[in-house]
Amino acid sequence: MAQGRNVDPRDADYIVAANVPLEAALDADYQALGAQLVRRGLDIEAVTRSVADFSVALPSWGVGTGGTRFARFPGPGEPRNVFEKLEDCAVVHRLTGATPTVSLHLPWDACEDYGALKAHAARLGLGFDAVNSNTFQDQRGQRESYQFGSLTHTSAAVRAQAIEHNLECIRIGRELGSQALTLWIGDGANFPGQQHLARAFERYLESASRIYAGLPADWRLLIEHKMYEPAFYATVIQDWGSSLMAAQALGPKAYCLVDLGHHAPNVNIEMIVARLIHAGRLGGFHFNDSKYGDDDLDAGSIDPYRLFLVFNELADAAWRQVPLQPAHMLDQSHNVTDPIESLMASAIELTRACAQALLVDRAALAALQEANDALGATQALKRAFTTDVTPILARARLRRGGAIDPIGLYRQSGYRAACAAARPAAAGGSASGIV
Ligand code: RM4
Ligand code: MN
Ligand code: MN
Repeated sequence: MAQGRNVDPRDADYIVAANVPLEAALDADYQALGAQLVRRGLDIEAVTRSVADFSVALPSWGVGTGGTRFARFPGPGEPRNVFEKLEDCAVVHRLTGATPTVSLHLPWDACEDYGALKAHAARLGLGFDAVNSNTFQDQRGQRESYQFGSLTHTSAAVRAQAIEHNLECIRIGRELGSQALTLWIGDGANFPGQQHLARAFERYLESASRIYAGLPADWRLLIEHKMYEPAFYATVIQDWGSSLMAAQALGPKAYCLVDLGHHAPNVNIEMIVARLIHAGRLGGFHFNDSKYGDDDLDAGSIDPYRLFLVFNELADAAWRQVPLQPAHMLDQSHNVTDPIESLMASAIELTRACAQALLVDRAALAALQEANDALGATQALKRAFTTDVTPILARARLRRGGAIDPIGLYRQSGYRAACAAARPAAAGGSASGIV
């Protein structure tokens, strides 16, 4: 990694100064792309405006180094508490202009004074997106164990404890200004016969309805499905079908959340997105990328075309004027990169997919589909996907006070080295290895 100069990369003057030498080339590239788009009947300014409006929430657990089941290799200067996590999130937001909110995970991010946390976030220019509950792990001093499940456990006492934790998350989220609770549980079975499949789902509905009853009027419950892990035979909320059934049973404030890594390899995720849009239950995303399982790699790093196709469904819904406001959140685990760099790169890849999807000629595509022109239709998508929209992304960042070259500027600043000096590792490490 390049050695830096020890300045605060969040400093507006520093960002402006770093942008100056890059501006002429950006102007030229932006104009050339604009001319190219005019020939396709597209207005580059309109695309840039939409990209500048795009935002994605950062996962508080993503700013520390993650880990695998085998090991965690802590990086230098990792944040040791939620206040420091927000400091790092602010770097990502200042340089990309695309990540104004943070999604907390409780109790990993528990603290003494949530008023102070909210003020700290506001000072850094950050707000809070959905809060995530955690009933997949036991915490120190906890009365009941989640080893055999939480909201779906056979024991009423365990279920009550898990429900109460979720209600507590709502209380904390309320204080912070969040408006959604993300519910992901690891409940399930490792062996055929271990669990009564039907009854476990019924217990889920019963427990979730108590959480739902505690939602403030302007809140949403985001139900996150995941095919497997930690349960290796059957997970209670394993797919979008179970998630949708639960959302429909619970009520209009319950929605489905799609974590891109939570499906079998090769599953057509964009079609799941289309179905959930149709059902009016698409609540949000956990963006990441994967090759084999819930790999939690950087968004767009493995299969950018799939990411584009997901955004294509969103852009299509917007074009059809379907009312839709899905929460955009990253959910990644960084093991071999600087987490701040990975988060910046991922946020940028999302803006890329967003911009590419806006370049699809929807009227032309509809006509090609009507005419059953398979090749023409798929080429209409490819034309948008293969357009290099980099100048649009940089221009949108500039408009939000961000950097033309966020990663280069960050490396130059020496922020990581400064953190390494200011944040000696806490005993036992700070970030969880589980994502
Ligand atoms: C799960 C899921 C949840 C995340 C946990 C840590 O696989 O993706 O969203 O909160 O990991
Ligand atoms: Mn997730
Ligand atoms: Mn996951």
